[in-house]
Amino acid sequence: MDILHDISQNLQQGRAKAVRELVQQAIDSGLDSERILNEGLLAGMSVIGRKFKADEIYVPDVLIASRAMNMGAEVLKPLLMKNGTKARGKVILGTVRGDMHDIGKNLVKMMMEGKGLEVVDLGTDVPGERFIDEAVSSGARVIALSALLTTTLGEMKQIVDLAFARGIRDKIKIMIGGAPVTEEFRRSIGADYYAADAATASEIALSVFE
Ligand code: B1M
Repeated sequence: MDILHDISQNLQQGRAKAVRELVQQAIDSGLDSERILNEGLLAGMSVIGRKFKADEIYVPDVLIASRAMNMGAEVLKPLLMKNGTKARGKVILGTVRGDMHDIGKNLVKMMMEGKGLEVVDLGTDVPGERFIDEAVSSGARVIALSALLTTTLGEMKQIVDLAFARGIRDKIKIMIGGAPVTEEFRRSIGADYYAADAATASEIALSVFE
């Protein structure tokens, strides 16, 4: 599909306005929102990831592409959230301490809200104590943690340990995800769930409240 290719190309070139317009055109032409996300926006981000790893592009290029990604996703948001009606449960979500990556987390938020869940988004670089404090004060039953760096994975274990230390481990489900996270890692730190993508994360979170 040409327009999906154009979205990917413009995203890679960091043309946020063009991406926003193309995503709107794709919606208007009747293309499915998940195809626009996966084959347009995420396809473009995946090329950016490969080039970044190969040192073909650098942090500023990635930042500009990320901004285009977020602008495109904003246009898609109402469609990805179309299933949502009233709040079915509350989730505390954030990217762990030391980690600024938020594109995946933002998708998780959109998908969860699309399932009718209330999401308290703590943002990025969130200290472990903050997740626990928010869960205690709001009575949320799910803490959802995102990490993109191998160096910040350890934060996830600390949050599981902190939940034990604060006496809320049996009241809260802890879900983890992000590119370096695996099912094996989940098991090793004693978290409850691992989700490989945002759609799966939203389904798992919903199942906690059903
Ligand atoms: Co960063 N970065 N980055 N970066 N960056 C990676 C992660 C990296 C793999 C690139 C590489 O190949 N070298 C590498 C990490 C290597 C490692 O740890 N092994 C890396 C590095 C090294 C860094 C810096 C250290 C670079 C530097 O400064 N020298 C620095 C660290 C800053 C910090 O956080 N302290 C840095 C900075 C940045 C930018 C700021 C430039 C930018 C972030 C902008 C932003 O987020 N607003 C950035 C980006 C964009 C990337 C890549 C290129 C793309 C990440 C992304 O958004 N992907 C990334 C390369 C890669 O991943 N291949 C890279 C798209 C997004 C939709 O996917 O977040 O994986 P993702 O989310 C997925 C799933 O993982 C899942 O759902 C989504 C799909 O549906 N998911 C969850 C995510 N969270 C979930 C939570 C769940 C469940 C599922 O449950 C709760």
